[in-house]
Amino acid sequence: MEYQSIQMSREGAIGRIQLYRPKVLNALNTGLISELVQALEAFDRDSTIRCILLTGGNRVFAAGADIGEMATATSAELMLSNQFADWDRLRRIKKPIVAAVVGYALGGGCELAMACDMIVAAENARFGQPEIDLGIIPGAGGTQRLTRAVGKARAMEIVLTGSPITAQEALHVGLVNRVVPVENVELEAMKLCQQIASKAPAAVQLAKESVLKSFDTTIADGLDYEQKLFYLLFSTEDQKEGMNAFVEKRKPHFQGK
Ligand code: DAK
Repeated sequence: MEYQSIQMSREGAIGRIQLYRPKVLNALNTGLISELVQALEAFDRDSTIRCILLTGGNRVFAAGADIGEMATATSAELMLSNQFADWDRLRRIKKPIVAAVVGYALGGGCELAMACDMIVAAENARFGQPEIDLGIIPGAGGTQRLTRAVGKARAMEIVLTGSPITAQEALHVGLVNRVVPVENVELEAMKLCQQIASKAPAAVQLAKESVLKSFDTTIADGLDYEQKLFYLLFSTEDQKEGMNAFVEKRKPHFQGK
């Protein structure tokens, strides 16, 4: 499929997607989000892909939703066009997504990075929710995922002041996994993807599902859920392979069965 606003490629078992609207700092218009979701779903369906890397390239991740596109919208138009439907599809992706963030990840850009499962940030990365400066509030997870990631006090400050935080602060508050020099971001994100891709795919997907479940359930229900997924994995050949390989003192060869 031909995409206008993203680039899609693969490296072995890793699916790579690059946001590509360089003239507007990868501003996320509806076309880009729609293409992104289609590409993610295509990788999710592809059994040869085991992990997905999402990048904005080596200058900027994304400076937010496309303000030009939203500027004249009315409440009714926004509501009836249901643009959040595509954003909702993002959280149904079952394979892990690692975001490689260089430069700005603002507004919807920060929300997109937070919708991924892990973030590798460049030293120059800036994460923020500047919607307050536009007279609105975050609408795609900026008050919810951010608060869960960094806690109430920091989230309040970021959302109410609109001031971005640095990559180091983001690391300190637990928003990102690691901070590396700009030129190494994609390499480090790729390494993380490759490590994940070497694991048993069913275990990886259920591990992601179980961790995410913890955000919207009680601890008791979450523990029950985790146990069910745990039992389920004993029906896979990869569980037998993983444990046999340990007993036989060799490396496991997972086949996704
Ligand atoms: N939208 C549209 N164009 C943008 C943009 C944006 N968010 N950010 C930058 N651009 C464009 C600029 O207009 C400029 O275009 P030209 O003037 O060259 O034509 C070009 O990108 C380069 O930007 P600058 O000249 O401003 O570059 P600087 O390096 O000087 O500044 C900056 C970089 C990131 C600090 C600055 O561009 C900036 O403040 N950008 C806006 C950041 C922002 O406010 N982001 C939050 C947007 S609100 C929703 C889902 C999600 C959301 C809403 C709805 N639905 C599903 C309904 C999310 C909302 C948001 O993200």
